[in-house]
Amino acid sequence: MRALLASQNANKLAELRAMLPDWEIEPLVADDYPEETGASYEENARIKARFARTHADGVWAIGEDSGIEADALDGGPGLHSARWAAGDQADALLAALADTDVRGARMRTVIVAVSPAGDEVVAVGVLEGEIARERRGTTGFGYDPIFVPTGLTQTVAELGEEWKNVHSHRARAAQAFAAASARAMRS
Ligand code: ITT
Repeated sequence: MRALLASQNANKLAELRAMLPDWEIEPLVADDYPEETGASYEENARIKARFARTHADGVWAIGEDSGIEADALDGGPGLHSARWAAGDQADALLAALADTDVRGARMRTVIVAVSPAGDEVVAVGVLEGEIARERRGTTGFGYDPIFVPTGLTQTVAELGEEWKNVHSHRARAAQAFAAASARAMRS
């Protein structure tokens, strides 16, 4: 199966390629990406998927939107995870939570994909956890050095790529997408 991914984030592309080995995924290279004006991850992922569809010829068009939701920030930065911090994202979240013991958080990915026939598939993945007190680990990107999944003591950046490719929010969304797209192609 072939797909065009509307993402300007090279880390997402690399992870989705590893998580979906049966798929040949190419990035959509364009300088007129639409603004992410949706009121939800799903709406933003759909904006990206529909943009990819305008460039996808006979292949699936995929949009993906992700974020981290901290309980102490009433679910923020959430939808705004990509752009709320002026500098390093993980450091900004650590600073925002410096004075609170409320560490609960989750990472969420929503994939919206449109088949060559125009059928839409939506897949969601959530990883529950806590925000660490300091950065640890060197793998991954974004918030990985400060996110500790529930039941574990290491951050995602310490757990490593192999762990992330099976257990992360994006891995869970990718697994749900693989199942849902297979159903769509059978029907
Ligand atoms: P697109 O072009 O696909 O929109 P983006 O980086 O802007 O790329 P999002 O809008 O989905 O992506 O923003 C999510 C932000 O959350 C992003 O900037 C990342 O740094 C962070 N993020 C996303 N996935 C992550 C992951 O698996 N681990 C840690 N941080 C992540």
